[in-house]
Amino acid sequence: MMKIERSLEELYADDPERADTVAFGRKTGVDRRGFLGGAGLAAMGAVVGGSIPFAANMPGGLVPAAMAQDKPAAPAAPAAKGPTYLNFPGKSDKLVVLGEKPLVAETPEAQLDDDTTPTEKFFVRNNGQIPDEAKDADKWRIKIDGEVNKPIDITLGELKAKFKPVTRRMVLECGGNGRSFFTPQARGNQWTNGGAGCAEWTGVRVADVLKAAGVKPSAVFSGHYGADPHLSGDTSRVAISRGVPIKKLMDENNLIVWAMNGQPLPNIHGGPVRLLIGGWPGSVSAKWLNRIWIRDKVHDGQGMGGTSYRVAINPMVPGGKADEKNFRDLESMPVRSIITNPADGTKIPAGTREVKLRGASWAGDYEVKQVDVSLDYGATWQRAQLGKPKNKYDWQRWTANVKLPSDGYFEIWTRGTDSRGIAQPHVAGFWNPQGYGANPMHRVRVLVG
Ligand SMILES: Nc1nc2c(c(=O)[nH]1)N[C@H]1C(S)=C(S)[C@@H](COP(=O)(O)O)O[C@H]1N2
Ligand SMILES: [Mo]
Repeated sequence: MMKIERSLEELYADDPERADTVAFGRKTGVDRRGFLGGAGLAAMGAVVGGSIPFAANMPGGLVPAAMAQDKPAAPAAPAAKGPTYLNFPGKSDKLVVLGEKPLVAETPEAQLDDDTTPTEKFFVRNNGQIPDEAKDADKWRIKIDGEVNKPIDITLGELKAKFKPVTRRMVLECGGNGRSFFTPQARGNQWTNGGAGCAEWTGVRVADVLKAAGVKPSAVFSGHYGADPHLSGDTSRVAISRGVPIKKLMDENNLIVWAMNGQPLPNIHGGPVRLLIGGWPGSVSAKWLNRIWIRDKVHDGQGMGGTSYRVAINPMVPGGKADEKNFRDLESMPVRSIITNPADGTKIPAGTREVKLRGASWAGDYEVKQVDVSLDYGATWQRAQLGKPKNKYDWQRWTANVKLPSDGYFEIWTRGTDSRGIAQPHVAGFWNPQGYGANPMHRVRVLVG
């Protein structure tokens, strides 16, 4: 039995369509109902550890959550090794390391169960080295220059005194969040859904500071710079420098932040001071901020252009060759909903007939209009109770009570829909070489009994 379990599991990871044929005796896309109950399905039941009440609804070619690779380890690590947990001062050891150099770690969905993400649980994404902690935060200098009437060169201490502080709860999400759901694998850190968090950020409005500098009509784009050294140590190279169109930059929700969840911004999150640009890829929210360069053309810093933080305009063949003319910057992040409780792989006592679900949903520049959950592989959906955002760019918490028809193996799926009516797809679509915009429905497996 063990051999069949392993090979079926491996087959699902490598070649879901063929695994389907083995498990159900039929090819993907063909009605499988007549073939249920065969030896293949029994083998699948053995893998998931129970009967599968809604097996008839399992979509063809879709890797069952129980068989999908667990949290992906760093690309170089063997798949069997399991996750490496973060060991870093002030950070939770439940974060999963996706890369050591530069240090990148994600927050498993079940660790995002707090209304406001505690700092210790907040994901970490670096492109370069982590700079030494600033000795005197208030002496940190920030420059605003380029297409402005009065360039500004100000210390953090002066910035705090001169402009009105504001606190807002906002999602910060890596542009590559969800990347691991692409097939074939896209280049970069293999995020599941954990390259996101929602914290209370305190700072001054970017717009207030820019108004003081007087943005010229010639201004087109911003270029953001931080103090982190390039990974190579080469001082002539920049770890990352991205920017946004002036209209987005001037959004009154964007902040120059020095506090996170009421405490001084930790060095690992860009302290003493960082940018927080709502709704767009995290890469525009520069950490260790020391310069905002206002430009008269689209910024061409490190991480701009090519296929970096860019998606295909016309859909391309997955794994195919990229034509750089066919790419545009990823702007608003796509809608996403996650189940934060129960955790994936939870065992529930036999006879339990109701589960209380909790989750979070957010949609970049948009509000989330609706969250639905399904117990039967998407055949039927139930509307969740969706909370309101505290302010723009906040996430929305949701709850739902689902009834279990029997004991057995279930997958709980969640699907968010944004205010435009755009919902999460079943699988990651619109493949692109560096893997942006993957937002398939989140699936959690539970075993009742
Ligand atoms: N200076 C600097 N700013 C940066 C980065 C970086 O490597 N250097 N990474 C960016 C990326 S890609 C993301 S997703 C967020 C991550 O912020 P966090 O580490 O506080 O979660 O910071 C952004 N700002
Ligand atoms: Mo990112």
